[in-house]
Amino acid sequence: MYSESSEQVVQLLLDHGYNADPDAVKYLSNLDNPQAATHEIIQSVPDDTLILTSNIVKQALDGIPENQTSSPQSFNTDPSVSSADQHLDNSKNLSGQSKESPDEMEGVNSSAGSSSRNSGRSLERQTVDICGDVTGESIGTGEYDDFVKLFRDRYEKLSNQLRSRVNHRPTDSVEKMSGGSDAALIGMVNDVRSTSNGHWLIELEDPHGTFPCLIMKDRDIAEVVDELLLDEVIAVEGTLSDDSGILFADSVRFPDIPRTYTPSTADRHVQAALISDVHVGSVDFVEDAWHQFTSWLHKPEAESIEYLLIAGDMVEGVGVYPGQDEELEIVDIYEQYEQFSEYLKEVPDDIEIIMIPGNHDAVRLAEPQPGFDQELRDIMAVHDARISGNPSTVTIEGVSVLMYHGVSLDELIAELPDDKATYDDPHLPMHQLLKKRHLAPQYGGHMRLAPEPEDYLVIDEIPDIFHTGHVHKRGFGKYHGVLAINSGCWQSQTEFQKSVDLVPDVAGVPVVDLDTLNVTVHTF
Ligand code: D5M
Ligand code: FE
Ligand code: ZN
Repeated sequence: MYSESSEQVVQLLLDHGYNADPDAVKYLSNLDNPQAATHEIIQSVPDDTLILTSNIVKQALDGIPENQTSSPQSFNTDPSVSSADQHLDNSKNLSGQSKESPDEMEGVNSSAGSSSRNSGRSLERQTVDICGDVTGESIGTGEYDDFVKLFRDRYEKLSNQLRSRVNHRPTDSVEKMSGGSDAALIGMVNDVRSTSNGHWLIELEDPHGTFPCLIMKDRDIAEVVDELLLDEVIAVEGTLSDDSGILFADSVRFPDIPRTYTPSTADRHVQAALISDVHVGSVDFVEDAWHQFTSWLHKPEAESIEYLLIAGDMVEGVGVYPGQDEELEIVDIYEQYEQFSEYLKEVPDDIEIIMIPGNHDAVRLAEPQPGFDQELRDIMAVHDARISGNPSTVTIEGVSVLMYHGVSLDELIAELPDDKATYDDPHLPMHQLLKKRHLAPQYGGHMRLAPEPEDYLVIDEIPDIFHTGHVHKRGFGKYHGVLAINSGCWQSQTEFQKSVDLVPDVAGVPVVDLDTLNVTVHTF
């Protein structure tokens, strides 16, 4: 963590519109009079300097009388002040190897004079493509008919995915087939209940009606029952009972991602940093860590990071849950976004930012959530960030990233057994969503769905990366080639989280190599 004097230095610099890298802050805060030295620096650096690197600081101080500053004795070794770098030893990548230590001071100095505008970023950048965004397209009125259309569209899209794998018939024609014949159905799970003998009765619904399927408790496929969620679309194959009134299941299939799926990758070395749940305006927002993160983004070692994706909960919001005002640092929602914009300004100009809202943001709660209204977009326009709805698929450098805030993850974690979904491994419920090819399969619990005529939450196209947040826990892992990442948060443990024993993963940033889909976590 930063010492008090480093905090003062960072604040002074920010007040004057400068970003500084952690080494420069460390250098300044170890001087005898950090504030005076910082003031001197601010006066003396050229106007077009955007980031104060330690090199610039040292050069500038060379021209300032010794007694005002006096260099620290133990600049490279002082353990009392740490920077983001020291945490990097904990970096992990997917293959479990630890990342090499980052640059030493000398290394940083070599290109320290470069401002973000002059960095190696963006020369080869491709255009960003966004699809599946409900913003400006919302036409649902909330009438019953809209829900019928929504679920029809879900069924259509997901049954299409299953159609080539099973020879299914509609429910009303299956009941007319002769007893004992083989049959297959594709339907939405309407009900799951156990029979008096401990078998499982699954009621499937399609546009023609409903049909019961029986999964025998002693069959291998019985374990699939644990994974079933209401309203998801599955295929069941089996044998009809003598009276054709029930289908004895032999197999259950999910829409799923084919095992052979090979994700697309970038054709050059370029990285994306994935974050979410910034919660600006909360007393628990970790401001120092944010400054360390954005300072690090200005360093040469972060030069390959050309994209910053933010998966919702930019601000803490107001009135999100009872008693929330006690935990608000900023009580006005517009001021929260203004402050968030100030923090966004710290991100190098040449990093492309793409963001979607979450359940704490000032947009409708029901999903799909449109991107922000014009007033909020204007507030957040500081960085030319692209703002899209929740969910959205963003293609960067040929790699498609499905961004979804992740409210349904709470539901999956509550419903599914621990080996399939826990808060500690938030990528596991994400794997389940990929398997079900739907971002919020179960309707009616925590999930609020807006009845649009089309279901934006179906995972129609297979993404290369699936990025969520919301649960404030970090985790990543591949599912059939798709990289699922939950990016943790920037809010230390809240009172509510204390009460439910949720220990958040704070200020760790998964960085993805878009050319290999390897992940490295940098903690600040
Ligand atoms: O959600 C952060 C995490 O904490 C997420 O897993 C939901 C959970 N959470 C937070 N507040 C509540 C309440 N009041 N009830 C149930 N679950 C909650 P976030 O979206 O950042 O609030
Ligand atoms: Fe959150
Ligand atoms: Zn959330």
